[in-house]
Parts: sequence; C-alpha cells; structure tokens
Amino acid sequence: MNNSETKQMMSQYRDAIESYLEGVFPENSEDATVRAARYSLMVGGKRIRPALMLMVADMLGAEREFIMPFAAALEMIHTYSLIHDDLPCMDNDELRRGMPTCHIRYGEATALLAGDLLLNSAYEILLEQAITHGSYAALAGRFMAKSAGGVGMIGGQSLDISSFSGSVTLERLEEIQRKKTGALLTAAILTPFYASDNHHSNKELCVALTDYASHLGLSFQIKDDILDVESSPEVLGKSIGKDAACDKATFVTVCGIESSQKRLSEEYDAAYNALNSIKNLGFDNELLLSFTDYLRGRTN
Ligand code: GRG
Repeated sequence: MNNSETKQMMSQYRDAIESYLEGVFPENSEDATVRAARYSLMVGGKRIRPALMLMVADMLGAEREFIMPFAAALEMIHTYSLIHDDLPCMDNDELRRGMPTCHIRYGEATALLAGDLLLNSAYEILLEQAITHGSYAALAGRFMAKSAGGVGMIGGQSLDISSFSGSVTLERLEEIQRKKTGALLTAAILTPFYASDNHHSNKELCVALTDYASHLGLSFQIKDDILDVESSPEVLGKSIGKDAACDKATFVTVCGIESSQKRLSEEYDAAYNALNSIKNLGFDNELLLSFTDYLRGRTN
C-alpha cells in the first residue's frame, strides 16, 4: 500500500469506529457527566487502538459486528485514562486532542465522573458481549480488563507518578511504558485472537502477535517521547515539553534523543520481523504492515 492508500484505509477504519461510538452516549443529554463523557469521546483522537483491533480481526477473519463492541470499549477505556491523566492532580493539562481538556470544559468533579462513566460503560459492553457470545468473548473481556488494570495501564501509571528521570533505570522505564502504553495496544492486538474460537489452539500465532504488540507498544511510546520534544502543540493537539520540565522519566530524558531514535528504529525493525512471522504462519499481514508504516510516519 502506498502512503495515500494507507491514509485512506485508516480513515475508513476511523469512520466505522466513530459511527459506532456516536451511539454510545446520547447527544444533548441533560446530565453533565454524560455530556462530558461524550465530549471527550467524540472530540477527536487518532482511534489507533480500535483501528488496530479491527485490522487484526480482519486478518483473522472475525466478524466486524462481533469485534466492534470490543474495539469501542477499548477506545472508551483509553479516553477515560486521558481524562484522568489530564486532571490537576495528575498532569494538569489544558489541551487534549486539540481541544480544551474535559476538566477545563466541564470542571474537575464532572471530568472525574465522566472518566468513571466511560470506564463503567466499557465494562457494561464487555459483559454484554460475554452474555451474548459466551466463554471466548468473556476471556477476551477479561484480557482487556487485565490490560487496563493493576498489572497493565493503571499499574504503569502508578509507577510513573512516582518516577523521576534521574532515578529511573532503562529497565524500570521500559516496565513503566510496557504497562502504561503497551498494555492497551497489546489488548488491541490480542483481543480478536482470544475472542474468536477458530485460532485458539494456534500457539505460534499467539507468540507472534504478542511479539508484534510488544515492539509496537515500545516504538509507539518512544515516538511519543520524541514528539514531545520535537513537535508543537498545534500539530500534536496537546501541550509539549512538559516531560522534561516536570523531570518525568521518558526515553528522551533517560537515554537522550539520539539513543531514543536508534532504539525506535530497532523496535520498528523487530515489529516488522514479527509481522513476517505472522505472514509465515499463513496470514495476510498487509493491513498490519501498512498500519506500522502509518505509526512510523505519524506526526501527532
Ligand atoms: C490515569 C489510569 C490512568 C492512566 C493514564 C494513557 C495514560 C495513562 C496517560 C496519558 C499520557 C501519555 C502521554 C501516555 C502515553 C502515550 C499515550 C497513551 C498517548 C495518547 O495516545 P494517542 O496518541 O492519543 O493514541 P489519541 O488522542 O490520538 O487517542
């Protein structure tokens, strides 16, 4: 796929996701918490996690209608984490997805509740899937919950808020990033594998997908850390330079820009290798190759 075909593919996936998300919270609700949750969910975002989940599902031959609720739930969990991360008690950010953060627009208490509402509504969707589709859907939902929880995203955030650049080793930083950022990307990639009954016994596929997820997750975070020093708020849609200013541990503050760039390139190489293994197992890796190219070239 060339560059413009990749962009077109991403925008088709984004449109499909957004048309599902449109129906999650009603427009013009009388309840400010619902309005705030809808605002943050619909205000933009690249929709990387749900798009990735749908691509893996397409590669594995899973039904779109069956996977879409999982993809939406993942984006809702991601959005809740951004709302809470932006609060004054955490990163205290005023700009997200190019717009005022949830607490700037709706106030702190409502933003906190909006995050809670997104998380609870995501679990309602996952439970509904388990009730309707049975044990594989339940397994997939449990995997998503685990990825978002204490050994995944929340665990990573917890380590992150007590880490400062001078006192963090590279190993510790990788642990933080694998949990904080990598866990939800891993959920995007492995949920369709756990949810569909026709590939469960394929251990080699599970290993190759996990390997891809691990390298994609790290490369995503390293790129994020580099963009934080090299980009602008206009392009990124969020504040920049805060990591260094707050003495936060990132790949750039811990290893420096050159080592980060070198590591980024190694992680992409490893991700492409994992995609090759997936191809060797008989799966068409074209979509995921293009997706990886898209992430590699992203500017926001
Ligand atoms: C508060 C429980 C809790 C967790 C917070 C997501 C997170 C953990 C913190 C956000 C801060 C941050 C920079 C995280 C690392 C990378 C990341 C998740 C960036 C945002 O994801 P994108 O680029 O954002 O996919 P969009 O807006 O496009 O969805």
